[in-house]
Amino acid sequence: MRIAVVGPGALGSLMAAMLHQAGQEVVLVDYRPERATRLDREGLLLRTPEGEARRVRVPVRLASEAGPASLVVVAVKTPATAAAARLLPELLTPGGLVLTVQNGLGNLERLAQAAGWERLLAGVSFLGATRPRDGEVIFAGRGPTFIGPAPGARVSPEELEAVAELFRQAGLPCEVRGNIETMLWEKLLVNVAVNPLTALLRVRNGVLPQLPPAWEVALAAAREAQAVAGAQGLALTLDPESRLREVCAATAANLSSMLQDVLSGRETEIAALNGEVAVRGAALGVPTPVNTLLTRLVAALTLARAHQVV
Ligand code: KPL
Repeated sequence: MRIAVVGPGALGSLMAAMLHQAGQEVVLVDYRPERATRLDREGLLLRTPEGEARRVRVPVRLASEAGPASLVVVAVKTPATAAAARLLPELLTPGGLVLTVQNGLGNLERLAQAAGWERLLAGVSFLGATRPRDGEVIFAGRGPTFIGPAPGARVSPEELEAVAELFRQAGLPCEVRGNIETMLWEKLLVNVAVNPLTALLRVRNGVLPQLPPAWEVALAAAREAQAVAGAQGLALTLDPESRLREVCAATAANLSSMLQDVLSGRETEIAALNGEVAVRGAALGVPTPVNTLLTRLVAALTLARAHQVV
């Protein structure tokens, strides 16, 4: 199976490097020509959880040069989903599968606009990956990735299992789940709490539970998201506080993806996380004052960069 991984960020680079090492025919798709040429020439520097550093020579191409693939893994940050969706017609073989492993809500809808729902898979990944600079990726944690059919997809159980097996053979734990929408929301609950607060306060995930005023805000954001999920018919049975404590402990040393974005001056995923909770809450009549405020504060943080005195 020829695989294209779109997005040379932390998760995309990690997946492409691991699949390539496992002998899969994989191409990493970048949108910046000069970076694609450099990464293709130099390879990716992969730092493993065992502390080794390896150069992995994954082909890196622009979408126009990547050639069609029967599996396209979308791993771009959410502000780039619409742009990635526009690449799908030229990247995908007829009948090929599209798998998103992105955070947040709204990605499936955007990808479906370009490629339809029939061959769309959703993924939720708990892999720990950090990209300190372009072309270098730290494999920080072997958490599982769950995949499942998007609503309305026509994908056989054998096809789903074959995709999961590709990841497993590459050393990336992967399981097929029928309730992928629930899993997306359960991850969202964590992201709306941990990501904006660690980004605003510039702390590692493990510090958040030690800061009571911030912790209360994080819990309130997660509970609002749970109420919105409930109002749209998705009863999430997890206890937000215990789940957040677990994730902050398991990823204590991580810089959240939003903090990494803020530190690198990149646009954040706040709109697809807390912003989506606020928008969906408003449509359903569920108040979301904490998510609304966090959305505005993180958006303001990005704008304030140009004016900061220190
Ligand atoms: O998904 C994450 C992120 O940073 O986006 C968590 C789970 C919070 C780990 O850092």
